[in-house]
Amino acid sequence: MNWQLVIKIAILIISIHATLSGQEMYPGDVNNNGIVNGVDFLYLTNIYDKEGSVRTDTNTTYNPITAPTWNGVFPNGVNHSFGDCNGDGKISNNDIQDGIIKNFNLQHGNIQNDNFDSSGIKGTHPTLLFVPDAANSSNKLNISVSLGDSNLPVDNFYGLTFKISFDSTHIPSETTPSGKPRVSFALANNLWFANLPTSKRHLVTTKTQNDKVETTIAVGKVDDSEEDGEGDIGEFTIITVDVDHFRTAGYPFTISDVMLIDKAMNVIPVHVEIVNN
Ligand SMILES: [Ca+2]
Ligand SMILES: [Ca+2]
Repeated sequence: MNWQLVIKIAILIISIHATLSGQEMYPGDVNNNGIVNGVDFLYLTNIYDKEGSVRTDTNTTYNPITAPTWNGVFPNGVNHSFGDCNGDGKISNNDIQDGIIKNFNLQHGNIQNDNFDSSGIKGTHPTLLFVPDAANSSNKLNISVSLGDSNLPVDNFYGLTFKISFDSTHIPSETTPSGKPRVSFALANNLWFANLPTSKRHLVTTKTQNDKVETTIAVGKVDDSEEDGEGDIGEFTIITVDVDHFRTAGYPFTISDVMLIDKAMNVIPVHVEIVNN
């Protein structure tokens, strides 16, 4: 028997099988780093409206599924078909809802860290600014969010994500006893980077992790142009158990998992600032 020929045929069969069977994906983990979070939204919106082969298995439960191979890969080498969370052959809002929001925070395998970057220097990098509204009464207060300012606008904006976390002393649950969300977020009207409703998408999702209520915001453009500018992103409405204590405690919330990207998915460092009124 010609063993060299046998080995060559075996290698050929294995490689054909690998090509036909595609890669293993978990619906929602668009960048395939082992966790579903706001970064997956940034990857998804980067190829919004793109079309490719439909998936045989269109289940969106967080289990391994064989993904077809689409024409195109993200900068980290992951195939664009990983953005098609529901497997219908198109990148759309349904993938944000049924993939990322549904499976948010779920994990698999060894997690590779996302390149969050809030190491920006004030005066050099754009500021992500949080301003709590001290004038509010009852147990409600607002926290406005803006990015960049007239001294230092943002260059080449394409998408942004960040997480705001509260401790259980002030925000003990995701909803009030009457069922209202304790943390909600409204996008600013006439967003400086995307005036048309069709030119942007956003995600707001609240989860309790390690006794903390955490809300992740992600917002991004879905057209092909970056935008330079600065201004409001939106506003949180917070229902705390004791607004006076919330104030005197110095507005106790933390900002983490910050990522600002351009269209090529380069990460732009951000300086985070919280104003204590
Ligand atoms: Ca991910
Ligand atoms: Ca889809």
